[in-house]
Amino acid sequence: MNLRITSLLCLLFALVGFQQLAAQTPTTMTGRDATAGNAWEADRTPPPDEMNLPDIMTTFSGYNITTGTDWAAKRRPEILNAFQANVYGRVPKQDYQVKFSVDNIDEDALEGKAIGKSVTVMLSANGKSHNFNLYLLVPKSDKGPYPTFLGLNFYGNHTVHADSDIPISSSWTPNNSQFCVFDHQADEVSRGVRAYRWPAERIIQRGYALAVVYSGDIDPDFDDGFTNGVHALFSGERDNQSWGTIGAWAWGLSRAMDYLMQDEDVDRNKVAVMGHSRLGKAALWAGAQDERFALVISNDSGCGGAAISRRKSGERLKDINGNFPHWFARSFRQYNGKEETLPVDQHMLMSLVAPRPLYVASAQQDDWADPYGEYLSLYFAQPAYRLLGYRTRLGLQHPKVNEPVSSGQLGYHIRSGRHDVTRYDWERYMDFADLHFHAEK
Ligand code: GTR
Repeated sequence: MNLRITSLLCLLFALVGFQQLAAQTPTTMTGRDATAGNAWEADRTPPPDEMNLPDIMTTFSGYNITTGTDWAAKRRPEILNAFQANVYGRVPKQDYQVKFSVDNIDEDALEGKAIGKSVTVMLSANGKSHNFNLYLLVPKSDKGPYPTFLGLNFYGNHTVHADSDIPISSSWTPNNSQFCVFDHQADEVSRGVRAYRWPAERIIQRGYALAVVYSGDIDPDFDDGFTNGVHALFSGERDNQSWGTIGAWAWGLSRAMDYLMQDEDVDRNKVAVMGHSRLGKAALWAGAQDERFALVISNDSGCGGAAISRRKSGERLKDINGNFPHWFARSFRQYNGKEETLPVDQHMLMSLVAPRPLYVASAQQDDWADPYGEYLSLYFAQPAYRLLGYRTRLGLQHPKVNEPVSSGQLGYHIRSGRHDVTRYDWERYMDFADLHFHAEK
C-alpha cells in the first residue's frame, strides 16, 4: 500500500515536474537544442565590435587601468561590486560559523579504487543552523594530496555514482529536486542516474579527487521567498540587491571549499570549481569571488553565466528573470530588454577570474546558451590576463566543433551534441587541469 502511494505521488510529482520543465524549455527555433546544430554558425549578429561592451580597462569613472596594482586595487573590486549590485546580489554582512564533521570514511569506494568521505558542513548564524552534505572521492594511492574538482549536482550526491555507500543528501525530497523525476525513498531508482555526467572512475584514474554537493542542499531551486536553504540563516529585510539562489549556491561552493582547504588528501592550491548550466553560472560566480579556486570551469552556462548579454542571442534577460525570478538579484530585472544599459557584461565576470586558468565549454546544439557569446566572453576577457602578465592569443573566430583551443590561461571547446555534460567535456577539463596543475611541479 505504502509503495503504491509512494509511486502515485512520484508519478504526480514527475508530471508536475515535467510540466515545469516544459514551461521552462522553449520550443521555438531559439529554444534549447532545437536546431540541428548549425544555427550558431550563421549567428554572428551583432558583430563583436558593435556590441558596445563596457571596456574592462576603464573604470566606471573613466580612469584608464594600465598596471596590475591598479587592476587589483581599483578595477577588480569595482567590477565585483557591480556584479553584486546589478546581477547576482550581495551576501548579507552578518557573522556566521562553519564546522565540519567527517561522518564516514569508506576505504573501498568505487570497488576499491578510491576512498570515499561523507562530510557534513554545518553552518550557523543568528542562532540558526543549516547543514549540507559533501561527498569526496580521493584516489587510493600514496601520491596525495590530490588536485580536486568540486561541483554541485542537480539531483543529490547519490545520483552521481551507483556506489551504494554514497549517502543520500540530507535535504533530498521529491519536492526540492528541480524536475522531480526521482522518488527519494526509492533509492534504487535514483542512485547513479546522473553517473554519466560524473565519470568518477576516470577522474580518479587520472589522479584527481572529486567533491560533490547537491545544489538543493544549499538552496532549493524554487521561488519560495528565500525562507529556506542558506538564505534562512540570515535575518533582515531583503532589498533589490539581496542575493538569489545562484548567489547562495556560489556561497555554498565557498563553504565547501572551506572544508577542502583543510582535508589533508586535497591539494588546497589546486581545487577547480566546475558546474553545468545554472550550476555553471554558480561556479563562475564562485570562482570570480573566491580566489582560492585555482581553476574555474563553465559547462554550457549560457545567459547570466558565460554568455555575453548584449548579444541578445538565445536566452534573454527577460526570459531568465521571468522563468527563474529567484536566481538573481531583483535589480537584474531592470535590464530586461535593455541589455545595452547593463554597467557590466559577462566578459567582465571572466576578467575577475584572471590571472587564474579559466575554461569555457559550449555545445553545438545549445543555441539557448549562445555558444558564440560564451566564447566571446573569454575573448574579451583577455586584456585582464595580458595586463597580469599572461600571453593569451585567442582569435575572434569561433573555434571549430570538437577542436578545443587553449591559449595561456584560457581554454575553450564547442562539442557536438546537446546541452549536457559528457565524457568528452570531462576529458578536456582534465587535459586543461593537467596543463596548469602539473606544470607548476
Ligand atoms: C534553463 C535555463 C538556462 C539553464 C538551464 C539549466 O531552462 O533557461 O539558463 O540554466 O535551465 O540549468 O539546465
